[in-house]
Amino acid sequence: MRIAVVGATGMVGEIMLKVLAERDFPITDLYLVASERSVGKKINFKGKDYEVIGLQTAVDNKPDIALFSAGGETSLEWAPKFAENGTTVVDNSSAWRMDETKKLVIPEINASELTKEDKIIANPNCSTIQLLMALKPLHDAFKIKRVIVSTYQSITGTGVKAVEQLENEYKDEKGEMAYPYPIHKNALPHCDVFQENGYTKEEMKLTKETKKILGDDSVLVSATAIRIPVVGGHSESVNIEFENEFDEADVRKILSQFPGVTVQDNPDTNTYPMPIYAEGKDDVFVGRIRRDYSQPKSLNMWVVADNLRKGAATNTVQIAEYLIENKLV
Ligand code: A2P
Ligand code: 11C
Repeated sequence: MRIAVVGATGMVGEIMLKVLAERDFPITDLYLVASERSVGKKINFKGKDYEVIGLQTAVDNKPDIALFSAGGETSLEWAPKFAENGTTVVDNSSAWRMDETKKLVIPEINASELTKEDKIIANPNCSTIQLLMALKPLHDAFKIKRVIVSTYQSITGTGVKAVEQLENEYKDEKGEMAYPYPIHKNALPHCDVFQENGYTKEEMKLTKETKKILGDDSVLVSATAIRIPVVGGHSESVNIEFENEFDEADVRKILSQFPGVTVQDNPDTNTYPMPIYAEGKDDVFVGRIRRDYSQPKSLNMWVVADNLRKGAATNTVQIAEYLIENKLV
């Protein structure tokens, strides 16, 4: 396969290359793409140096698949140019997710919707992916009525500037601010931009993308997204109200049988998911599974995943693998 990685110098791009190498993705030609300021830079992949190229050069090379993680604006402008030239784009930005003509895919959940005609495929938001990996098997078993989710999100979701801000604050040094306030020793109830309805864009992504991926508009989601000074992954406190009665033991069994989910749940041994252990792993970890006694048919759980892996790079690469395995490219 002839593969382009657009945004190869970025935080997610770097993990994409790592994941492609780890999974021995079938690559014959690799095009590493970034902005004009990075053209000519060298990036090593599996022991070989590749020179970073610009977007137009990459389009002209007609790769089979382009994995995009270079921001929404780059995707809006360039994904169609790749697609018109015969390349299938798997896009990690928010640009195409809610476009009715584009599929929003988590392979374990809805990759079977993909066809050869899908030339731009959207990768969901990181906090949505880990939430849905835990919700989907439970929705199939007990039908979800309503979800209340509060997130505790890693600064890596914001990008390099945020990691630099935290590092500067550790050292008590001044530098560029990625957030409107210090993040060290702090928690910001503010991920992405505020919308007119009082919610942030991140909170609305959790609401809207969930309905689209489950293909069920009846599932209600109320979200609060918080940024905390953590790097390894996003955590989520999730409260679910089901349509049907459930058994806690069945919930554990159903979750542990779902591909890509690992249950870590034993209060006797202080076993529960945490970002320091999720970091660098592809699975979504679920723990603190317990009935919500405040109302019928309700459950609480804690969901953690590496936002740069399953939340971004790994999911994108898995979509590309599905396309190849099913001869859709
Ligand atoms: P560059 O390094 O040349 O700026 P991050 O989200 O970690 O900041 O990474 C963003 C990625 O998207 C980087 O690889 C960045 O390249 C790339 N990128 C940003 N803007 C553009 C653009 N206008 N054209 C192509 N690539 C871009
Ligand atoms: C965050 N979810 O952690 C974001 C990062 O829509 O793809 C990814 C933004 C997106 O802030």
